[in-house]
Amino acid sequence: MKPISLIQFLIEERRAGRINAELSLLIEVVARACKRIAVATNKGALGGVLGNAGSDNVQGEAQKKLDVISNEILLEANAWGGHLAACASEEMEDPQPIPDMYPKGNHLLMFDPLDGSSNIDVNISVGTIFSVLRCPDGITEPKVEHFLQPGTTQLAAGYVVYGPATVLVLTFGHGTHEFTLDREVGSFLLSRRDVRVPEETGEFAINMSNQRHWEAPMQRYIGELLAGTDGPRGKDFNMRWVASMVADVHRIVTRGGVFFYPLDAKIKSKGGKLRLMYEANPMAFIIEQAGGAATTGRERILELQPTGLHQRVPVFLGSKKEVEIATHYHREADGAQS
Ligand code: P6P
Repeated sequence: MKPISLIQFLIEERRAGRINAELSLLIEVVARACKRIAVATNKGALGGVLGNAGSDNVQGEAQKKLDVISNEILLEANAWGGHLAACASEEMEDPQPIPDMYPKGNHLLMFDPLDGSSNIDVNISVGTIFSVLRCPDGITEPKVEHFLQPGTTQLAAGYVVYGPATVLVLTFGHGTHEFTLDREVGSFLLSRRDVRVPEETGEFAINMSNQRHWEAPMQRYIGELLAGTDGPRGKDFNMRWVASMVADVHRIVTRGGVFFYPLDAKIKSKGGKLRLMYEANPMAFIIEQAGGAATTGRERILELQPTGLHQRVPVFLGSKKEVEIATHYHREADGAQS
């Protein structure tokens, strides 16, 4: 049977009363923008889009040309539809209001337009991550504080991974679903409904070069995985690290696994490496809806009360059993210290 399109899926969700027309339109617009980002990314060296833009983003990180292009594509696509009150992006210091010439809607959209962009110039998968919140009633000029809602309030979250295939993974809080882009037709087609992340895994993802900077419970946990059959876990583990969160998370969504970006002495002062509002929260929502878990090593990510638009947090996410073991070690170590 031919897989249904994203549009048909959204209509079915609307008929089931799980989403409203405005949210459905928002997701259609974001998906269409990501198709344009896929086209730009796929051009590679031929499109004059590789290399640095010659500017830094709000994080003080050198922007790639495709970071800027992807950000512009998402802003332009979402300006006129009437479904948004404002956008916020990793690439912009402050929220971007919807231009006065266009009607405003009841949603807030946050995104990392091109996550993993350090991998672009070496042709490794990158992706777009997005999160949708409700705009507080009566607010027509949203400010930062209106975005600072816990991850549990997200209405939708998703990512698009620009890899061998262009794949959209999406949740509205009723399961996690995967759509693959049919390039001939130009439509996202439902390739997996209700994805499940296995509770157990033999595969972990972490940047091992930071090991000497990790906290003791992280040293203990990873040390046990590396000890393999000779250690307390009694089995060997495999390791992967793409350095594109979207690619690492998509592997976990596809076959299980666990992803860590823990605190370490280098980044402790910043609170972590990954951004809460448009990386950790949407990925945590997607993973939990697929039966996985997502914590900071101490707390459930989705329950954090945000304190800043570009706030950073530690991220432990994926197969529930491994996230729980690693989180237990951190809480135990904290208890021992308190
Ligand atoms: P490191 C990409 O820059 C990113 O934000 C995530 O996509 C990725 O998981 C992480 O940083 C990679 O960090 O320190 O390994 O380069």
